[in-house]
Amino acid sequence: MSISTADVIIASPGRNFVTLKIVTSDGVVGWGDATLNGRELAAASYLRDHVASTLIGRDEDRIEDTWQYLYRGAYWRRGPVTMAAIAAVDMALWDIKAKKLGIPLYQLLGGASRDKLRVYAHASGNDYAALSQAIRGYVDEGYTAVRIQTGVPGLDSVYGVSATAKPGEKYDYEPAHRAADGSAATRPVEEDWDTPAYLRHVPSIFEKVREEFGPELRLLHDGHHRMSPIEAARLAKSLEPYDLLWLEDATPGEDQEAFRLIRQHSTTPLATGEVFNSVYDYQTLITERLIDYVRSAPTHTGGITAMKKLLDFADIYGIRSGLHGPTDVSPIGMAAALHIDLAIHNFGIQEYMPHSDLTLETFRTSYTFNRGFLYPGDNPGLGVELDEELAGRHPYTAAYLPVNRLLDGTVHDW
Ligand code: KDG
Ligand code: MG
Repeated sequence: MSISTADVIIASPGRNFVTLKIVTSDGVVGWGDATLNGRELAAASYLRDHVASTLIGRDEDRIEDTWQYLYRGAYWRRGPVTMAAIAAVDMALWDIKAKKLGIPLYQLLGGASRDKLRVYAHASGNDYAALSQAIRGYVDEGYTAVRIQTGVPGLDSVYGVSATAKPGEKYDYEPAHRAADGSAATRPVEEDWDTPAYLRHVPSIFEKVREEFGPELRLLHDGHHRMSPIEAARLAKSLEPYDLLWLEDATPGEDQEAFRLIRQHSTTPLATGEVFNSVYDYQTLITERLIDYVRSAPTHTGGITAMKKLLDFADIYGIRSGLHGPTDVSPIGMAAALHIDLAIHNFGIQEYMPHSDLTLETFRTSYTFNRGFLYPGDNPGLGVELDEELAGRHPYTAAYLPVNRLLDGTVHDW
């Protein structure tokens, strides 16, 4: 048997997603996710214009060989666009292989190493009252781990903190921004930032959360790459009394050596990797045990084949998974993460931002959530099917992540 067609579907059911559909000569359909938030069309073009035709006629069972063909054969290695495109092909081929065998994907990865997957939710609030209400809502739903993001006095809006949702409502990371006249956005919104104000404020919020919610709730925090190494070290140290499960992306992701400095000063566990796209981005971090959790998504890291190898590598050094699961990874990419989570030994925790109702009508999932845990389900393959007709009714709309500036106007990391 061989691959007959490879088509790219770009749609915006709730937000933009790039989906690859591979069909084999005997009619088996495999789905892959290549969504790259704010750069969707680049990943779609890479697949459509440079990859799709090379897949036709290939043996769909040769997953490793196809991965190496696309990675080594392109000459230009790594990078988010390339790796998202490879990820989509890889997921679709694993989906096909598991469907042909009639088994859920995790069985092909070694079978289940646990019964269910602990997830963490996103709680945020501009002030403590709103944040506390959001946390209480998640605790009541059975969550045992919550990421805490807070507004900062003096700043109008902070990325990761819901500005529009009412207290307690769920937050969706940067859905499509529209201009005031209703037309699609052509440039990102700009937000302001003040690191000293942030560093002064965040520990006081964690103190209140611990006081109100007690010692058992697992707490996490995302620094969104905004600190210098010494600032990150200071925050990690000042958060030690509040026993975080992790401090995420404290410093810009491309500087692996910065983590040495944070580590020298603090025992707060560290997580990073959502902007990484290759095992090589982790080489120093893993071999020197500078982090505790790997944060990548299969969608941005070359798919299931590469993610499994990366996590096996991390396991040797006692480092666990905390895979990226925002709403800008499609339900197909999310399912890929869940099957890996279930199979690997070194699972830590899974991020979970539920997709919108429209997204979930368009991508029919078989994974389920119950009282703080996700279950990948036992449907053959990844267990997600795209309703192409419904997807076709929601065309792509330009949408970007915000740009961050210091109060004096300097462009800043985030
Ligand atoms: O596309 C960017 C978002 O997925 C990212 O900002 C979300 O930081 C994030 C997280 O931890 O989920
Ligand atoms: Mg993050």
